[in-house]
Amino acid sequence: MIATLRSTLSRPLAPLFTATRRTAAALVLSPVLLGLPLAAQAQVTVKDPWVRATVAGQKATGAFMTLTADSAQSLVEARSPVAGVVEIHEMKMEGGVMRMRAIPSLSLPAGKGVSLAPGGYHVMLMDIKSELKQGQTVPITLVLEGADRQRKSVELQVPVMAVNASAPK
Ligand SMILES: [Cu+2]
Repeated sequence: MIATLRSTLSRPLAPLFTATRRTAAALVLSPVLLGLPLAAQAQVTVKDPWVRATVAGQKATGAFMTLTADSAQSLVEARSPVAGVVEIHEMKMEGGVMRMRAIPSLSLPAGKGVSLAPGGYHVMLMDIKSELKQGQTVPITLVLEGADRQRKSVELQVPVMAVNASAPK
């Protein structure tokens, strides 16, 4: 009699746990149809962007690239979180000296590549907060304005190249 009672009490309770086992259902999300460009929206192609590395204490450097717009536009503004001030610059001979200066905008004629390169147009990053080293990536936002005055932003992730780099190849 004693043996039978013990057997009854020791019945395993395990089935309670197996009942909660469940195969994790894979949640399949449809691609979200946001951010797709509208038909016929002006496009700008950015080729070979790079930022020249800085050395410790250096507060300014340039960003370079080739911009090609499919319809006439202007580069009217540039921004970057790594720099306190960002300007669009040109280089010009003034009294026999090559100088750079800020320009309010840079025209991008339809279908014609405009080169921003050392010695010419560039995006000037000033009041740089910390040293920019080769291998880093710098976010830069370009603001473009079309003939219709509509503005749009282009977000870039720009690689930092060596201090002595002249162009990416
Ligand atoms: Cu400059």
